[in-house]
Formats: sequence, structure tokens, C-alpha cells
Amino acid sequence: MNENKADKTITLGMGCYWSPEALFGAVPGVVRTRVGFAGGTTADPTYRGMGDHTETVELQFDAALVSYDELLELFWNNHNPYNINGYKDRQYQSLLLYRDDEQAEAFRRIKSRMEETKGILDTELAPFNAFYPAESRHQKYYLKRFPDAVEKLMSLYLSEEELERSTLAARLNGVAKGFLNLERLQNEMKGWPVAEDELKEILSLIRQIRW
Ligand code: MHO
Repeated sequence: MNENKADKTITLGMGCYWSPEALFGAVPGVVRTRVGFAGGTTADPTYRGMGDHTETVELQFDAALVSYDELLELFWNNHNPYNINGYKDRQYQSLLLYRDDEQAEAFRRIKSRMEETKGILDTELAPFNAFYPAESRHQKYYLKRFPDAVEKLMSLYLSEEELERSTLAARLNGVAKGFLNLERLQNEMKGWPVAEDELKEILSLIRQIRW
């Protein structure tokens, strides 16, 4: 399948990374999602040994279709960004990692705007250093609760990794979690860079999935 184009990447920490991946995976303009560990110094982190890293979701998106403002409003409206009673540790830190001055400026500007209604946000802003993908079982976690979907989708991709990195898997992960319905997805897909006969085949396959 031809790739949707993405020109920006952001990395967000907002608690357990399963649900944010499904939330953003449902958003038109978000091209790829993956979950992993970032923000810390521990070498070779894993889920059971993430050390001082934070669970994060990485989004690649097309800035012509979705803005920092839209993405960060979803960010602050869908997790607890307050450190109350020291309840949060590094694993679930509310965290925004910026890759350049443009991102740092956008994150600060939108944070100040959100604080007008939400009060002081304890979200940490820090420079991006490295992203370590989590184990495969954590990628597209909700989609994988539907083995029939995964099995049917595997006929479209060469490997599980290719499936996990696709826009289609990002959207269907959103469907599996209830953030998106199939009708909206099918409408959106008519605008994707996919040949007409291939699109027909994919839409028919999606309709056969037992959710
Ligand atoms: N509530 C989840 C957290 C997992 S998330 C990847 C659990 O049952 O462990 O942090």
C-alpha cells in the first residue's frame, strides 16, 4: 500500500501508553503511531526494565492535516497532568519531548493557553533525546485483542512489523478501543494514496473482520 505522507514527529508521555496510541491513531492526519520508552538515561529499556524512562507514544503526522494545537488539546484533555501527592513516578510522567525550537515554542504556547482554564499543569517539557520502541505485544495493543482482525490484515502486509507501522493499523487500533467507527474510517480512506482496486479490496477485507 502507498504511504500517507508525514512530515512531523512528536513524543508524548501521558500515563499507560496503550490508550493514547489508540486515541491518536484515530485522528485523520496522524500517519503512524508507536509506543515506547523515552526521556530517561537507562540503556536498552524494556517494559519490565524501563529504569528512569517514561511510557510514551510517538506520532508521525502530516502538518497540513492536523495541527500542534489539535494534538496537544487531545493530549491535555485525555490524561491526568497533575502531580498530586507524588502519585506519579517516571513511568507515567506527563511529558512532552521537543525536537526543535519550533516544537518547544508550540508546546510552551499551547501549555500556557491550556493553563488559563486548567490551572498549573505539571507536564514536563524537555528536549528529545532517543526513543526506544516497546515490545511488539505493546504495539497496537487494542487491535491485538482482536485476533481475527490481525489475521485478516496480515494478508496485506509482509510482516507483523510492517502491519504495526501502517496507518491502517493505527486507525483500526482506534476502532478496537472505540475512538473511531468503521464508517468514518472508510470515508477517510477514499482520500488515501491507494489505487482504486486495492482500496476496494482493503475495504471489503475490513468489512469481513469479526470485531
Ligand atoms: N493498567 C495496565 C498498565 C499497563 S501500561 C502499558 C496494567 O494492568 O498493568 O502501563
